Amino acid sequence: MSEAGRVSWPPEAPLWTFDWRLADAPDEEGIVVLGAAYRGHEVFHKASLPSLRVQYSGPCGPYKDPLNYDNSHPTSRCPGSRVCVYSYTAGGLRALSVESYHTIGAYRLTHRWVFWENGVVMPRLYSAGLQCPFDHRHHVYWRLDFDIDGAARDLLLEYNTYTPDEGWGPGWHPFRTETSRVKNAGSRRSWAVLDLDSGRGYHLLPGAADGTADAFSTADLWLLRYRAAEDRYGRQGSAAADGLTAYVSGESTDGQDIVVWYAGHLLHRVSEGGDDWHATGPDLVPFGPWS
Ligand SMILES: [Cu+2]
Repeated sequence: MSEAGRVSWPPEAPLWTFDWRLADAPDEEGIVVLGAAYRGHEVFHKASLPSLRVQYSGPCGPYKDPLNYDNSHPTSRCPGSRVCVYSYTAGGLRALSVESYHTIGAYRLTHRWVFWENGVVMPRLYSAGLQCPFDHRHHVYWRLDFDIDGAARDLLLEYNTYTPDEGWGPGWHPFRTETSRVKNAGSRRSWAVLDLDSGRGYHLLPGAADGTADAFSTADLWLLRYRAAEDRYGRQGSAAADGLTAYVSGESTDGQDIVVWYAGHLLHRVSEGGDDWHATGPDLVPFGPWS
């Protein structure tokens, strides 16, 4: 069993249009967003959460947790479905949330995509429950297959306070071949995907609770050339390894069809107990002439 649907929101004057799907095993990539467009301009070919790994500082795991239809459950907000699509208003802005609630062992997990009327997208994973009484980190990998104004002509740039103006504005440096990167809060490091023809793009801003790569989960961002075979529908890597390093093979990403993977590393201290919800996820913020 699976669930799928189409969003055209707000219905009276759509700002966001996309298809979504929550597939059953063996897929394990959470709710997938397909063909998303904002104000009529394509943003994502596909956005998904293909890997969720947990590492303990004690004798448990590591685990790779599948997010799929099979372990999802209806909630009181949407008792008749596994994927809940609803709109709300916060801070004077309207938002559309597409979310699913999962249980895996003692874990409770909510996977949520929030689409704001101003174009901001917030991928989020919320986690509660204690599977094993040791401090641990949930490593959450989003695959963001950007196709801004179509698949071609996209470029990834990285911001650091120390980078001089190279022609992209102070702080911005383009990456023209595949690479992986680690966060650096000291230089306010963030990233952007730019369509070279339209000037439209998205900033990728690490979330405050997203943590930084470690010896177990070794990067925070991967820049890859799009290859269909590198989309494993969630059967990506293993409990022990994310499997992404093999994709970084020196291919050009200069004005190409690119895919960005982003990892959040959510620390869960056993002293906090299992009842609190913890959240991780970046903010994706549009720039350029969208309207
Ligand atoms: Cu936890």
